[in-house]
Amino acid sequence: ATLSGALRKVLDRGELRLAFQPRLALADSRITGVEALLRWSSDEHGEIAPADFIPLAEESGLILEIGEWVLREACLTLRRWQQHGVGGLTVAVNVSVLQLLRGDFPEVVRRVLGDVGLAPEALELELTESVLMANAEQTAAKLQAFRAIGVSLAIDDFGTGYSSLAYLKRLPITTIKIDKAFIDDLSHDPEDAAITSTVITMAHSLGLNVVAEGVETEAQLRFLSQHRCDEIQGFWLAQPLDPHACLAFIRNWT
Ligand code: G
Ligand code: G
Ligand code: MN
Ligand code: NA
Repeated sequence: ATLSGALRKVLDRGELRLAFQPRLALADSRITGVEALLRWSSDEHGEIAPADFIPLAEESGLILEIGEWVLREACLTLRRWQQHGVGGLTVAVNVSVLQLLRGDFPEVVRRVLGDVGLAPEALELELTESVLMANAEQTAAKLQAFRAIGVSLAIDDFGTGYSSLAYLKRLPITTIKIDKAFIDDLSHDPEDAAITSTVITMAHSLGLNVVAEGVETEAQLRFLSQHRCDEIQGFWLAQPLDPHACLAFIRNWT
């Protein structure tokens, strides 16, 4: 079958799983939470990257079902860790524009949290700038609904989208995730360094939490610490891990 044909059967076949990548707070060196990242091992096509199948899932509308599976699985995993004595963490879940535009998405999230028994404060939804720009009016109301129940909201891949800074004022965002593209050359490129330190300062003036993504080196870490970035995520800390390995990693972290 074609890739989109195989994708249609992915939930029935149980071919999806989640990887979890930890996030570290620089001020006190504590793990604050994890990002859930979708993985597909297809019987027919092998391991397929999300960048290759999420657009297909969006075209076919399957992303609604897949997205709800991701949300539930991510929340269940965090709940299980809590039951194993690992608490105080948040789980970040990537959300597609189609999920957000769906009328009852806040209701879906509320239901999943209730089913799983996870506090809304333990969930962060990651939205891209294009998601936020897609339908500004409707989006603002949706995001308010999430904040009203205590769910956090992050802008993912910050600085790479076609967008306006005005949404930072208009929308009830809690966290900015600086895209890896700016972090990569932080140590060599004065322009990336200037952008990164400016975004951190701006985020703090707006009362937002800042996460640097794709941190791979000690030098990047040093720069981000010096410029008071709140949290980092990236291979320097850990790759995306399967749930058991991630729980072990968090337990061993001191
Ligand atoms: O883990 P990886 O680097 O392959 O992820 C690539 C991209 O796929 C991420 O940047 C993210 O935007 C997207 N992605 C990963 N998991 C999910 C998911 O559960 N839902 C959505 N909509 N996108 C995801
Ligand atoms: O949702 P988002 O677009 O931010 O997805 C994050 C992606 O970046 C994931 O696919 C993850 O595997 C990848 N990633 C996370 N940390 C690093 C890193 O330090 N280096 C590289 N090359 N990729 C990373
Ligand atoms: Mn993300
Ligand atoms: Na990102």
